[in-house]
Amino acid sequence: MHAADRCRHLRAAAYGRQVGSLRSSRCFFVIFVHVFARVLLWCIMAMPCAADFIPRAAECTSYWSFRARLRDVDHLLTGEAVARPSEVRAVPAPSCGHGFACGSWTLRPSGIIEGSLQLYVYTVDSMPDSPMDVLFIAVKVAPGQLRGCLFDAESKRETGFFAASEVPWSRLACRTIRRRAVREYASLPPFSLAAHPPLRAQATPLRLEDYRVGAQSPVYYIPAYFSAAEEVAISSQLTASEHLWRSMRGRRVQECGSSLSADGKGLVAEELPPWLQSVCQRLQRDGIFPAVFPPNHVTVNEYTRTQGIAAHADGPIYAPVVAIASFYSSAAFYFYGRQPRLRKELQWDENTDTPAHKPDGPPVECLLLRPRSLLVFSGSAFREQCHEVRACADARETLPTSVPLVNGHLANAEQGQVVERGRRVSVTVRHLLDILLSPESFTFTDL
Ligand SMILES: O=C(O)CCC(=O)C(=O)O
Repeated sequence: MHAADRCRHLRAAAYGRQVGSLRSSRCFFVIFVHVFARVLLWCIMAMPCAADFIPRAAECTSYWSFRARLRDVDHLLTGEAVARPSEVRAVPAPSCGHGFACGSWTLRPSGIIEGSLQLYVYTVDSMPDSPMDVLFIAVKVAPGQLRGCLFDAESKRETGFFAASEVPWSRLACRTIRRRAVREYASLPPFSLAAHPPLRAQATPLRLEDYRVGAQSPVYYIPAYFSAAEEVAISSQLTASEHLWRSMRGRRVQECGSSLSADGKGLVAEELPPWLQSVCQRLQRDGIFPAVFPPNHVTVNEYTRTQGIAAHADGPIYAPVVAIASFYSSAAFYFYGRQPRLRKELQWDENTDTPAHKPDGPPVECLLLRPRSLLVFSGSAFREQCHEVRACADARETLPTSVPLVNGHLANAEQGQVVERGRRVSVTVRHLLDILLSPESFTFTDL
């Protein structure tokens, strides 16, 4: 090889090496910057939550996996919990049944975390009517690790113990749940037990027991729950939301609080319009809905003077209570006999546009629903009995003589009386089970 060629070759080789090393150092630099940025991002996102149990930012939400062992319960209870400053909400894993718990916590100067929870654990078949009130104390045993004991709120007896680990933000598997939790809980107003007293507390201004009617369990009829002025205001809200009505067989309907997800497989939560939010707030204030099952879904039905709704029960997607407000016209409301396992039925009857339940035998009780009244029912009346508002061809309804009229004293009515029917609007308020809202996010991993 000539000297010039050798020189060219060497220069080329040197240049090549230089280009190569330049390429690899640039690549190294890009990777370095990328990794550094990710670590920095991870630190920024994880630090306020993971470094300490006490969230530093007011809106900080931390996410936890827990295992609990309860006295008298054979299996280990596992699940997920979301903590915000002074508030905690927990959802047991589906393998432990469904349920929900929420409550509050505080940090004592001694470093002990103290709190209280209202706990429901249920299956579709068995729905507790009142929550289990538990107290807990916990200590941080390592960063992001808690150990604690549970106590029965009434007897103060220890009922179990638990361990909770914070799920770091960076764990891929938790992202969906995190996103859901952040979305769901960020939209809720700050929770305080004082604002939502437990069911058994006597702090509510309304004494529901005064309005209990009939022999079935438990049905309440509250006359004039809404004022005449409120009824007029609702009329203008309905006029403003004219475009939301959907025509169904025998009635028009507005569904508020959830809608079908884009893939059609589930439901996604939607904010209720302000007028319905204030109706729901009042129902919560009056202790009609337990704190852990806040009203989150409303069906507004509009009937002409001759229309009604076929006998049905509300299906297992709601729990554990329903409140029906009536406006503008009276109508008779029938309950049928108990049919255990009724709500397991998930079919839809296309002919009546109601869940496909068939009552077994004649009605057992009748109520006259006056305008501005509120009907509330739960327990077996909600789970095991069909209800109905009958269509009425001549818009004149005769209250039956063969079926007990259980609220005659509160509705100023008697058996055999003829009641004129006009256009009627009912506002049916329920709690749609959380588990149905974005079900894909309920992919729990046991610890
Ligand atoms: O209009 C009523 O009073 C009954 C409504 C009802 O049963 C329902 O919305 O499921």
